[in-house]
Amino acid sequence: MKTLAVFAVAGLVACAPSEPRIVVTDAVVVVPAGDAPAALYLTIENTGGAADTLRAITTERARTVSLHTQASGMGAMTHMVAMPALAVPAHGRIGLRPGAEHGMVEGLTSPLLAGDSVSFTMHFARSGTQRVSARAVPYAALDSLFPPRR
Ligand SMILES: [Cu+2]
Repeated sequence: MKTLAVFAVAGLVACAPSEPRIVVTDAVVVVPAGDAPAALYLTIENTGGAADTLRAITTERARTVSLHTQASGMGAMTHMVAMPALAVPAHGRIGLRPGAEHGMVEGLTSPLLAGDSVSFTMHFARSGTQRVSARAVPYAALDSLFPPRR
């Protein structure tokens, strides 16, 4: 959280003439159990020379998508905290990943099935909107998609 805040401030004071250039890839949405929210994971790459900020994610497939981060609490316990926005530094890469930042998809209009393709719109402060298609994957696929770091 501290690094994110630093990046956000750097973005405001930077006076470089260059622009952010955002590419969103590798989007997956995890098929939830029952009516539980679905997690959205993806990679945001900024190949431009200026920072940008992800302000919101929307989809026609669900009522809301919130940005969450995982905060550590007592001992090994973690809990999720809503974030109003996510800073994407110049020449930076942000991964929405299990155990870290992620999108929380709530109020699905119809149940997700593995293999479904779900369209999300990413709203950036400077780059405008970007559409990304997320593949619905079963929870069991996460370990191979996001191998634990050692
Ligand atoms: Cu969450």
